Amino acid sequence: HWCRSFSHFIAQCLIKDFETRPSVTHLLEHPFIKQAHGKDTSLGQQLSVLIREQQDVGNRIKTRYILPTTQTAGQNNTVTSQHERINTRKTLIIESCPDDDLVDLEVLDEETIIAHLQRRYQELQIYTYVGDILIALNPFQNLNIYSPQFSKLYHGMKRSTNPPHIFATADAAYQSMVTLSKDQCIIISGESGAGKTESAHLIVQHLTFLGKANNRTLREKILQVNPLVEAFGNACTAINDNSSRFGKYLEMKFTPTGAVMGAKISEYLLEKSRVIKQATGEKNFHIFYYIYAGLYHQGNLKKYRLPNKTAPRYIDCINGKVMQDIVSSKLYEEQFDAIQDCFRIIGFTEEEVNSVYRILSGILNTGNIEFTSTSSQHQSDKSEVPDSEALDNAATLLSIGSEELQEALTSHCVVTRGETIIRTNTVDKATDVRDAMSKALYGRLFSWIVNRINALMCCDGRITGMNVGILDIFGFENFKKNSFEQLCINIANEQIQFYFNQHIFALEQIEYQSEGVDASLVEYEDNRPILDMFLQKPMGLLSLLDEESRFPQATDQTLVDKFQDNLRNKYFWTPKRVELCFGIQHYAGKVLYNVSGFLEKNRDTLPADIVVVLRTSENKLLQQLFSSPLTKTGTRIIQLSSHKLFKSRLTVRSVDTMEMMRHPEETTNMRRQTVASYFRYSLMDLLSKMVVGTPHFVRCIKPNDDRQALLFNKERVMVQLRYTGILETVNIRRQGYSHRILIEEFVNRYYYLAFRAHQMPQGSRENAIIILQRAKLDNWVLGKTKVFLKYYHVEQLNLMLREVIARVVLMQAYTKGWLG
Ligand code: AD9
Ligand code: MG
Repeated sequence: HWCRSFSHFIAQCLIKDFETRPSVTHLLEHPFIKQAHGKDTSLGQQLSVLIREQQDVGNRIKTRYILPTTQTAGQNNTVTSQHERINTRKTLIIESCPDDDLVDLEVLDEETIIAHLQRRYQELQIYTYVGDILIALNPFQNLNIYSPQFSKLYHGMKRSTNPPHIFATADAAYQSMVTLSKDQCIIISGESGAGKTESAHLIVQHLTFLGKANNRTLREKILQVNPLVEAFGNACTAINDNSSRFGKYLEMKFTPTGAVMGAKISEYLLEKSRVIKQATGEKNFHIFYYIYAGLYHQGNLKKYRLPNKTAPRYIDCINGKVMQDIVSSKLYEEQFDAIQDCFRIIGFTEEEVNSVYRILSGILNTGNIEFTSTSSQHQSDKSEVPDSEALDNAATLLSIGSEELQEALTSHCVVTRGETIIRTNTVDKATDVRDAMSKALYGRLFSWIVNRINALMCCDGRITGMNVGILDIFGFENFKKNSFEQLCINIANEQIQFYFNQHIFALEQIEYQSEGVDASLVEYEDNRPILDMFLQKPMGLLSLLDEESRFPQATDQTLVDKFQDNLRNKYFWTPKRVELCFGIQHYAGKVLYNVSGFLEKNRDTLPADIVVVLRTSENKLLQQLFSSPLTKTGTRIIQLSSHKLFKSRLTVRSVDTMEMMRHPEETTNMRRQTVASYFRYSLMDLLSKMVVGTPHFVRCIKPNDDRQALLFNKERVMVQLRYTGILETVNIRRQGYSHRILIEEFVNRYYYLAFRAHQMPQGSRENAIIILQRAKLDNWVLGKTKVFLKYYHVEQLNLMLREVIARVVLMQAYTKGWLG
């Protein structure tokens, strides 16, 4: 009986494992399956169904999918020098093509590469390989290529079996993780609107499919993480309606056998300034519109003290039409429902969700607080709140005293020579304090949501698993007017480009030389000097900015002067005719930055008076957001009681948003953290996470700036190919060896392919050669200490290894008589 149950179990495993492989038909011939067939009719039926499905999937490879396009025949068929359009309904051919991998092209120059990409794009083949790197052209339309059927199609397959696909990249990362027991990371890059976030979603979708957890709820939870975080961290910009305004590194955790067991997000540098102001044509974070619409349609605006005639200023500072949109938009309302579902599925309590809504409504009301000047003979710079409605609403929603809030907004404490003096705030100052409070509230709420998700998704700490990390940051930006936010975003992109260069070019070439391998060197554009110009201490741009931010008298002009005096290189210039601006020659192009507001944005201070008031809140979540981890360091002890506000003011001097929330352990001294220094820290933190894993790169390309399907703007694509170094990448991938494994490790890993399981051969050169020859690979090179392999060798080896191991397991089961 035991034997039969076990046989049954093995059969189930085999079925699962082979679910997606054409070779499953061979299984039918297997004596064990034949036997299982005989004994268990339901098993036989299941197997037949699976095989039939399998054949369907196989047939689909050859099927042509007719996809609807946005254009109809005969329209827009003019061909201009810049834009070339395709005018008819297109068919998508799911077949492998000779130019699936640019490395295989006979002629290799920019023109040829562009021509191939264009032809492929017009046939809706948006993905193309450059060796193991995936190029993804944004289709700007929904394609029928992401269903579970496609996940099955790409599961465990050799790259060359199917056309290039984002699932294949996700699959390769997953298979490497399971086979080599090593963490992996997928780095998605490209400019704003190129398709990074969409790609990240698709990768999570495929990984969730692969990591079939028995626990269905966990799978559902993981799929809700991105939509929830993006509702709070994405917004509509001039370039992209769903632009990421923060960097995201999502780690999916797996058991050693590859079952998904949890997820963790790290967020980087949310663009908080968007909460209080948006450029023309842009919007605030999505969540504000979603909850406004949701609460409106539920009839709950009153409960959250939100006006129902005109939308609050923070979400409607430009045209006054937002209320109309909110009332009429079905989409916002649906998104609100979706977000409610995300909260519920991930496991937030009703109380927590309610607190989140109260804080968001509190922020919107805070933005509506107006100040007027009340000059008197003695106090010429005093401000007050003439209409207390918004103030009272904000205070109620944040569960703090209205009077205390007003006091903290319109005055501040100064401690000089042991004496505490209360100074009044001018209207401008009070307005700044109000906005600083809103930014801090939102920034901390966002971090709390991310942390809470991590807590709810955290996995069994007893299992030492592995993970696949997915990096999706804000893409390179160049607007008409660029500010501090764009500078940070673009520096982060410089860093990612540098990381790419290091992996693809620099490390590879250094290793050839030290190992005595003869491979011709490929020249590439090294962006290290630009990065150094930004990050070097003490004379890099960020350090100079920090230094200037410490001078209270510093102005925009002194900042530009400082940059000009100290940054003397070809990547920096100050234009003659435009004031208070500087230009940077980034790897991805020239960008002109306007320095106004740089200093304030970098200081990002939140007056202690505001922190003190917010800590008095009766809302538990809010208390948590503003409870100071600094007390642990012992440098500042804050004793607070709600009715002793004044007293507590004496003990808190200056509290910085970043300092408190993000990495308090860094701030053991009293020196204030700036956004620039926190930014530098985040970049390092991100890199330290990335370098642990084996990288896989996805390069997203935007085919046009009009977000139009099928429109391929050659010049725009050419520029992106140039600055991302695609041509050089093709070259190095063709000539080079992307995988270098220590000889001993190689033998240890692959000896199954040439030796018997119990033999345990020595990690010698000879044994490595035996394995390579048995595997029938050519073009490999043996260096002094390492085996140099092309990317397709590793794929082949891993595939063979998996098959051999599966055979060995089956054989063992046989010899032990488990299979009857
Ligand atoms: V930003 O740096 O966050 O501003 P991303 O993330 O690079 O940018 P995103 O993924 O948001 O761009 O893509 C922009 C839009 O392109 C999406 O909203 C989709 O409408 C469209 N897109 C991108 N990729 C695909 C795809 N594979 N299929 C269909 C896509 N549409
Ligand atoms: Mg994005």
